[in-house]
Order: sequence, then structure tokens, then C-alpha cells
Amino acid sequence: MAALCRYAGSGACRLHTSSRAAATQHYKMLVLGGGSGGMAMGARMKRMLGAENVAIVEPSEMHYYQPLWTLVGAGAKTVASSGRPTSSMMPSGVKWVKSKVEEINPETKTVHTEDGTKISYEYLIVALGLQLHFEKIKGLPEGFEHPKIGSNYSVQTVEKTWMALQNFEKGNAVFSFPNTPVKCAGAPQKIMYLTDAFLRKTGKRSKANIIYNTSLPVLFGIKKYADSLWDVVKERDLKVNLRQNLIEVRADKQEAVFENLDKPEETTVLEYDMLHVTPPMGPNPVIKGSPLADEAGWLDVDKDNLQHKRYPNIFGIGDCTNLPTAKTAAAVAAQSAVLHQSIKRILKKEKPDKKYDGYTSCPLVTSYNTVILAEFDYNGQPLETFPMNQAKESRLMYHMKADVMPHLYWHGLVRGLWGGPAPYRKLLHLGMK
Ligand code: FAD
Ligand code: UQ1
Repeated sequence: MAALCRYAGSGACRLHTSSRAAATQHYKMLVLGGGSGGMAMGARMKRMLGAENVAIVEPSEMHYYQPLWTLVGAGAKTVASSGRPTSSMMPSGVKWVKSKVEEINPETKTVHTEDGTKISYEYLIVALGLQLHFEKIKGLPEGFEHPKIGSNYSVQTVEKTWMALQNFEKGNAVFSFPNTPVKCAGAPQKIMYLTDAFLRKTGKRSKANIIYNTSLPVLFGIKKYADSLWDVVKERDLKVNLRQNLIEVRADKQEAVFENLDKPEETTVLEYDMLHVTPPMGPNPVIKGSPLADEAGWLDVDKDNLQHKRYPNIFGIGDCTNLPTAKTAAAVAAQSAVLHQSIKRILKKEKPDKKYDGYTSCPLVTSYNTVILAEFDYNGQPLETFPMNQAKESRLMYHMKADVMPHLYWHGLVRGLWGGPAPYRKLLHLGMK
């Protein structure tokens, strides 16, 4: 490649092509997205290659610890405590390209961003997350301008959940789960349990019908935990309707319209005094429109080593991928450790040898002081860290979720120092034997 590197020795070389004076930056390792997976990999790649060889493309000024939003929506944490400036998160010396990726061209090994920057790379890590689609529900997002409706799934709407919960008087409190893959599949029902607990605390529970309308045919995908959750639902008199998909919100009239996925003609209109919406979700449009996507639009990676199936210099992590496991930050942690090893070996022209087992986890918050800690692998087999039955509601696990996990995230995962609990699981279980 004919290139004139003005800043020799620095990662960012301006390359002048003969056809046009397009400014191009070049990095050995380019990371797309600065969320949980992008930050973790940026930090790990800095350690492996040196800061000057790494760049992260991320448009947002703020980085959010999304798992906290379950507790923010229930008034147990503040939204401010869930975010930090992206500038403070960037590994020092790593270049922050503060713009949105518009196009990835794996043939020319280049990326174009919204501000007109062209970046070439030797290796690419794609960590672009997934896309929320509130607009696929008729009446949204504009319905959020009305009270009584919220969603823990975005920073703009999470405090509206807490407002709706505090202002609940009597009637239906309705919770939805969409007909798409979602991140943290437990979160849509966690806020239902917290609502139940809050209404009991404030003496309003007897005036409330709490209704969970889910598109799924099950309450939770892993039987061991689903059995416990059904016990909780029965014990607390919560109503669960399966195969019900939210298609419209008439926020001015406080009505939610659901379709029955097993009987397409049948719709039900529910009047609500509180509505929590989990929006439909889908692949990131930048990936969907690129040669990197599988048929459904997700990043097409090898499930063992996270390398792209057709472009060996491209890797993926997190919610943007088609890894056949539940999309969580816990999964990102385990994936970051495997991807680190895969890349290390590939750079040495060796075959990756560490395999991702699909580890993922969902702390199912069932009240303001209890959690069922679901942990499982690709086969849906429980893979529990602690030597106790984690399907039982636990106060200790609530403390883990509310007080320990945020530290593990800010000081461990996003600094590339936390690769999931696997080593501790082995130790803890050994200790019990
Ligand atoms: P993200 O962290 O979402 O990062 C994607 C990044 O890509 C973002 O910073 C975004 O700005 C950036 N981006 C997008 N498009 C572009 C573009 N075109 N150009 C450049 N950058 C772009 N997980 C758990 O493990 N435990 C939990 O208890 C838990 N609870 C949750 C509760 C809620 C309410 C929510 C919403 C999520 C929860 N999660 C939980 C899931 C967890 O937050 C995600 O799975 C995790 O953040 C995924 O990391 P990621 O890097 O793949 O995506
Ligand atoms: C985890 O590693 C993680 O990422 C930091 C989470 O995201 C917030 C989690 O919710 C969980 C449960 C884990 C797994 C960690 C342990 C100690 C079980």
C-alpha cells in the first residue's frame, strides 16, 4: 500500500492516496464500540500490543453500566451512579475515535465513520451491541411522553419506570417481553418482582393486578430456574400469560394491546396504571448491512473462539454476535478472556486453543433483598459459581448483584481484568469437596 506516514511510530498514520486527499488513520487493532465488550477488549489489546496500536470507535459521551438499570427503575439506585464519562473509561493512550461507524468493508480492511474519517486496520474487534426498536410498537416512542409508562432498557426511559411505580394507585401493573432476542432475558420480569415488593411495602398490593405478558412459551429458558420462578409467581399472586406480544401502546388512554402469537387474529386490550415495556431488539444496522452478518443480521462468529467465520482477521464479542447463548455482560466477561487468548495465538500464527463454553449469567432479582443467580452454558446446563443451590432465593446473591457486581464491572471487566468466574468456580467447588 502506497502510504506516507507522517506520524511514524505513532499508531495513527495519515495515509495519502493519489486519487483523493482522504485522511486515513491506521491501527493494528481497531475496536468498534466502547460498551462492555469494546472497553474490555480495548484494555486487553493495549496490554498485548501497546496503546499506540489500538483505537476504539465510540460516539457516546457516557458509558453506562446497564445491569444497574433494573435497580434504578425500582428506585434502589440512581441513574447517575450507573454512568461514567467515556473519556474516563478509555484505557490511557488508546485512541478514542469519537464518532459512529457507518460502514465496515472487510475486503479493503477499512471502516468509515459518520464524521468522514476512514480507518484501516490489520485486526478488527466488533463490539457494537444490539439495537432497541421501541418504534416497532405502535404508539412508541412518543408514548413515553405520557406518565404511567417506562422501560429499564434505555437511559432515557429508566427513570420513567420509577415515576410510574411511585405514582401507581390501583389497577393493572403490566410487564411485557417482546417477540425477539433480548439482552438480559431476566430483566423484563425482575422489575415485576420489584414492583410487587414495592407495592407490598407501600400498602398498595391489594389494589393491584400484576400481569407479565411474555411472547415466550416459557417463563425462563432454563428449567431449573424457571421452576423456582414459577414458585415465586404463584406465592406472590402474579399473573403470567405466555405467547402474548405487545403491539401497540395507547398512552393517552393508558391501554396496551397484545397479540396472541398462537392465534394471530386474537388481540387483548389491557388498561394499565403502570406499564413496563421491554422493546423488540435486533442486530446493529451497521453489521446487518455488511458482509459480516449471518442471515439474521448478527455478526457471524465461530462459537468456540469468537473469530469471524469468513474473515480471519475479524473477531466479535457480546450482544452484536450470533453466539448461541443469552446476551449478558456476564457472557461478555467470559468471552473477553477467550477472545484475548484466541487473538494472542493468532498473532503468533498458532491455532486458537481456548474454547468458550457459552457461559452466561442472569441475577434474577426477586425482591429488594433476594436474587436467584442463574448461570448456565451453551447446553442450558447450570454452571454455578457458588457451592450452593443458586435456584433458591438468596440475600447474599442480592448483595452480590447490588453492591459487588458494579465494582467487578468498573474495576474488573471494563479494565480487561475480569474474565468471568470460571477459575473461582473451580476453586470454590474444590473447597467443598
Ligand atoms: P453494549 O455494552 O451495549 O455496547 C455497545 C456499544 O456500541 C455502545 O457503547 C454503543 O454506543 C456502541 N455503538 C453502537 N452502534 C455504534 C456505531 N455505529 N458506531 C460506534 N459505536 C456504536 N447483563 C448481566 O450480565 N447481568 C445483568 O444483571 C444484566 N442486566 C441488564 C439489565 C438491563 C435493563 C439491560 C438493558 C441490560 C442488562 N444486562 C445484564 C446486559 C448487558 O448490559 C449487556 O449484555 C452488555 O452491556 C453487552 O455488552 P456489549 O459490549 O455487547 O454491548
Ligand atoms: C459477571 O461476571 C458480570 O459481569 C461483570 C455480571 O454483569 C453485571 C453479572 O451479572 C454476573 C452474575 C457475573 C458473574 C459473576 C459472578 C461472580 C457469579
